[in-house]
Amino acid sequence: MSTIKGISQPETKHDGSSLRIAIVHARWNKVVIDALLAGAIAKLKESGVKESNIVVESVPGSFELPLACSRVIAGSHIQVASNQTDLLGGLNFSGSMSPMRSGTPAPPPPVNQPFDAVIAIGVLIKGSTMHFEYICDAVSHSLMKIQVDTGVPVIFGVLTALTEDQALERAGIGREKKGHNHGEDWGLAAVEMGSHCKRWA
Ligand code: DLZ
Repeated sequence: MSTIKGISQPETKHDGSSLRIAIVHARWNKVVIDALLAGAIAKLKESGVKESNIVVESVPGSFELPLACSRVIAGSHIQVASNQTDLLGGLNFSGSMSPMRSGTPAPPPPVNQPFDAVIAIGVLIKGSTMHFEYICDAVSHSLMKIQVDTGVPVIFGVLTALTEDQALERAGIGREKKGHNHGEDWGLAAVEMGSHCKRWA
């Protein structure tokens, strides 16, 4: 049976070529995070966002996402332990507030340039305690508050999965059923909301 659920395409395709987008991701449940991150970046680039205007930061877990997003929006620097080499598609993710790089050394990062949108990516998988409920609740409310308070769109890229299989399917890497990569939707949502907010300024 077909389903009525899901997002519909916008009437116009949004052009991301003038946008600067930050992605802040947690490192818990890394296999799923990596797939979501790759999906989000692919759609940002497909929408015209320049590689040099995509900044990727990581934090330990989803609970850390709100503070990190808040600081990234404020233009503060977050120290990342070491440079991360991304294994997906040969992309290199750099450390503190640097644009994404692909192979060649990037020029010094632009400092304090505003972001048009931030994508917060985390994967919460329910365990046997109440941890999941507390973190889901705190993170979702805090991310909403940050976007409303700052006026900068914060895309809710946090999976709140009851099982590992649910998380894998929502990253398009399911075991039985491949599923759909929600990271792609978050990339498109960031471009759409970034464009809208420029118009609504
Ligand atoms: C502690 C914890 C647990 C149990 N589960 C997850 C999870 O499924 N996904 C996630 O992103 N983070 C988890 N964490 C870590 C917390 O988010 C946080 O990093 C720590 O409690 C330290 O503040």
